Amino acid sequence: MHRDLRIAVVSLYALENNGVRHVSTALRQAGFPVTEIYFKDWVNNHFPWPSEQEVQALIQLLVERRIEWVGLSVRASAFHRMAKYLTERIRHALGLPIVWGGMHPTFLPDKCIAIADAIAVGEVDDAVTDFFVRIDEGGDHRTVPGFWVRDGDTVHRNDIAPLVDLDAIPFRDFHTDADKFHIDGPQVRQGDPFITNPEYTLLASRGCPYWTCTFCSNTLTKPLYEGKGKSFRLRSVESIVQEMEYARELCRDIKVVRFDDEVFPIRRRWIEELAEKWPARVGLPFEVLVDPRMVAYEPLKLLHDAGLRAVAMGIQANDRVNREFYNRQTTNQQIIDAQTVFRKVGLVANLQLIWDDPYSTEADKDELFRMLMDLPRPFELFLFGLTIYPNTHLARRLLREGRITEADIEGENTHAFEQFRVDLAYPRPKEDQRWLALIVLLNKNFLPKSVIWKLYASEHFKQDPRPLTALAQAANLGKMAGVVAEMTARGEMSPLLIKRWANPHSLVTM
Ligand code: B12
Repeated sequence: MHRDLRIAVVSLYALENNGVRHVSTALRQAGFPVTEIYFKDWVNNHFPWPSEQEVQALIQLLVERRIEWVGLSVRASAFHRMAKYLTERIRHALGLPIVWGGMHPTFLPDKCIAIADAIAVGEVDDAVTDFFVRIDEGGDHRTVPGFWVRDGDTVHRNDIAPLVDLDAIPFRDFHTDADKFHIDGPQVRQGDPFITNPEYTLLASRGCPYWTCTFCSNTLTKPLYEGKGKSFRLRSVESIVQEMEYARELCRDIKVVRFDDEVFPIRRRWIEELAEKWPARVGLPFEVLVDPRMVAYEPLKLLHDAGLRAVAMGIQANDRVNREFYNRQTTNQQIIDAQTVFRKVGLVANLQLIWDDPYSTEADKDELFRMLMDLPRPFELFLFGLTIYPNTHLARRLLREGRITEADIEGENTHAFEQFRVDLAYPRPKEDQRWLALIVLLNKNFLPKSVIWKLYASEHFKQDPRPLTALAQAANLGKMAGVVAEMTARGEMSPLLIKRWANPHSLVTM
């Protein structure tokens, strides 16, 4: 069925944006002419404000495509000001109605509906079609579940839409190249900007089986669906394999697949089925993210034999801080045991830490350092700066305790744009500079642990950590060069990846 309403769906600084891709695909299936616009892309720790030329290019494209409704995806709160600015520019230039969707309006609906004409709250893979069909047919779109609609001074706050069946929604489409555009700098390129990427990303689930970590979006989305079904849902293996078969026909350069689930589902029968079907019908190496509480030898061995080559795992902090501040019931011992399993299976472990929290004392950092020193090498370390998302348990607690003000919370703040990944050159107290330098050095296999212990014990570096930081920066650069060489050899390096990593203002640690 063909429908007339011409809709644009715009992604901010993310070429992979699952939300935009699912919403666009659903609307196309319902017969709408949809233009998908990828407005700029992310670079580690660098999200520059759009230039006037880029804003004009966006407005021009909306005119050329004769757009009648604009959907803007605001997935992270740090985009709040930018999304507001673009909304006002589009409205002023073209007078078009604009609907926001994504995690940010889900986190902060009241703040967002004051700016946009409508917002989507929660998952709307199905509901987005209901919303636009109402508009297309001249019905009342103000009452569609999943949406809030502003009508002058009145806001229509509808109930959340039902959770979707992950096996029933269509795969993100890759065969509609002519309707996709990428705006970056002076160029507007037609075609899907992600289709040539060597890394393909997908989700095997939505929601999180743990969901209680105080910094995470799941502490907000889970209660939204209370009494409305299970928010943690798993796709069938068959659906995943079929998606890969479809995607490989069109995304011809895929060399590796990354599952972006909050935590990869470790369920015995499901894993057995994946281990059987993946090698036979997909046959690509893949990577997943796991939680220390679920790491066990057998399932990981099965997955490894099927092509799993690396796992990411959040350590976050030491026992006490994890328990008392992040509400994560994990222990140092579980982390050491997990790393032992990864090594036994033969997996590369990408371990993740959160730095810059206001609770860790010197004693906590010392304990964390010692635990990391106890971890059997090799492993990779990824350091993130703590970002405080609005309305999370973490934000509320820190506000209550007077440790932060509203200005420190994402939306007002843009921490995710500046120090999402830790950069050693970022101004920090000297104690933290020392800890970070030591942590960056401790997983570098070419440095014996005895050397790290000497650096740790040095009184000199406690007084002045700058030479230690310089050493860590040099080791980090060496490491990066090695990673680039390895990825190039595997055919996984691409201009897109280089652009995302090469931020001359901020060298992230690895
Ligand atoms: C995977 C992931 C990524 C991947 C993206 C993979 C991809 N292919 O899209 C990568 C690594 C690139 C990434 C990057 C970032 N991420 Co991220 N990411 C996630 C994660 C885990 C899942 C997102 C996802 O794909 N969900 C599935 C899709 C289908 O759901 P969705 O995006 O919410 O879309 C649905 C609805 O929101 C709505 N919708 C979405 N867009 C639109 C648009 C319109 C018009 C409409 C009507 C509806 C609509 O409909 C969709 C279908 O139901 C979420 C956590 C979570 N559970 O959401 C964090 C999350 C979204 N990320 C977050 C952050 C902070 C970031 C970064 C800023 C970090 C950084 N500095 O690099 C960047 C931002 C990149 C960008 N420019 O947007 C935070 C945002 C929190 C906040 N309030 O700010 C989250 C919530 C994680 C958290 N800490 O809790 N991320």
